[in-house]
Amino acid sequence: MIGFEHSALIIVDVQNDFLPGGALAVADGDAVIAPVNALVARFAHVVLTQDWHPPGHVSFASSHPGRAAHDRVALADGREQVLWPDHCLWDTRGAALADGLEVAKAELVIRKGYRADLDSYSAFVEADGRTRTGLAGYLRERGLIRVVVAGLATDYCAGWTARDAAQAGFETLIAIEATRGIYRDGSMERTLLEMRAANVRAATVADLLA
Ligand code: VGL
Ligand code: ZN
Repeated sequence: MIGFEHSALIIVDVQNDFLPGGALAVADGDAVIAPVNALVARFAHVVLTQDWHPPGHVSFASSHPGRAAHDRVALADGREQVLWPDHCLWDTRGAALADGLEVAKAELVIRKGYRADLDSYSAFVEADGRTRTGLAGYLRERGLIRVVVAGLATDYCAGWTARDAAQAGFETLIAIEATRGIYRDGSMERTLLEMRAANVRAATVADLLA
């Protein structure tokens, strides 16, 4: 269905902390590993992301005395930040890529959320809405025009990455069975609407590999 030479597979945050038993477990998160591996086998260009937070990160509830995970707080610049359990502390087992993910051929790893005071769900633009990661430029310079997004979580990092890929001008698909969501406080409804508005298309793994 797609020309693999000009397409990139972006595998978002398939890390231990987002799998069952992890610090911010996504229900059934480990179910993405097999479909992701099936996609990796066929793609010529594979990019990975890792959520990668320093101690005391602004997204950790533990950094905000009196607050709990899933609370929303207003930051100094007026933006709203959802708080999470401490997760993906850089260089720990929780931040490591899932065992069984067959990603030796990945050509680029984008780490995000590594500034203590700035979160980043999207692999393209950080949570302030303007700090760019350089991924759009990387893809463009290599002549890649189409992006397939897989990984975790559909309603946060994977969905925001797909939305921003489309907004950056890439033809963007999200691989349905290769992603799972957090589903909290309307997050899935919101992100699905944003992806639709940005013209992200949904495709099955079978369709992508046909
Ligand atoms: C994510 C919440 C916090 C994700 C990362 O990968 O979707 N969600 N940090
Ligand atoms: Zn995070």
